Amino acid sequence: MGIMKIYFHNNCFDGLASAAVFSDFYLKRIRKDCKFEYEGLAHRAGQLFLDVQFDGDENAIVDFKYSSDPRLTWWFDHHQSAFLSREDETHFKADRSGRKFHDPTYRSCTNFIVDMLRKHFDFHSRGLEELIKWADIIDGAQFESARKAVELEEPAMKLMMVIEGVRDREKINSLIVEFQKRSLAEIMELNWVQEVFRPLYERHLRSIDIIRRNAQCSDGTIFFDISGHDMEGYNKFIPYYLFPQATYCVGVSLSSFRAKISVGSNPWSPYPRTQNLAALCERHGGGGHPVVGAISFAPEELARARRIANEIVAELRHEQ
Ligand SMILES: [Mn+2]
Repeated sequence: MGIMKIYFHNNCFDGLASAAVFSDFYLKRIRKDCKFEYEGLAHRAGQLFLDVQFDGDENAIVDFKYSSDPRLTWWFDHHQSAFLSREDETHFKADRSGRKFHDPTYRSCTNFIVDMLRKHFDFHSRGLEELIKWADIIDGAQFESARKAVELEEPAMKLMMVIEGVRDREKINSLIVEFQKRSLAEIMELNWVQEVFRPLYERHLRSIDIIRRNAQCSDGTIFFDISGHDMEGYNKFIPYYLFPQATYCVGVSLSSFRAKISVGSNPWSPYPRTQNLAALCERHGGGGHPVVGAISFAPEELARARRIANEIVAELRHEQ
């Protein structure tokens, strides 16, 4: 029995949903008798190539950066900053396998995969419509309001929090399998999901309070520094829930493995975004999408992260 190893963007609804729709396709269309293995990937500071094993008989990456490793046989990504080097981009452009795809105009990698499978393999992802719809809403930040995004009434929104907050690898990977079998409401009712959800929800309520106490908003840009709190993985719409008039938000946070500047734009802002935040973050060694980007640093570089965050805030406020 062959092993299909799927690498996906870890702790990301779209990353897990991408792995689920690709698995469904692979099982139904390519190989019925294969065993799936999953491994989540996270962005790290100063990364020059993807340091992964590619130890499956086939290896796929979904919703994450390209690798020129010849053992990578499938790739789908919709991030603007999809290549770690110019060499990787050249390698991708020369690829003629018909199994590697990149399009940064898609809101979600899940929807991108579904469209590519339909177009190039005449494969229709049946039964996964709810998952695909929500991956597009969540990754594209297409919520009706900041309130909808922060108060988490829908099962998909609760699951988003579970996915972003769970650190147990087996649990993360099992959600990719559940996505192929159950509705989102049914998944939310699973005992282990409820057990993971409850403390995360308590923490979510506390994080709203911490951000409220550490944020200031002026000239259309919110700035907050929560590096003094254990806050990796907070809901990124909280600042706009607190300051609905803001256009941009810059946050500094710290976890065991990185200091991070998050740069975002308010999807419901009355004042339109004019900056490309992927380009802005790329100038400082980060990346992302036009509407949201991030820059990672080693944890001991927190002072530098703060300095650069202040520069970005000044630049964004100056523009208003
Ligand atoms: Mn994505």
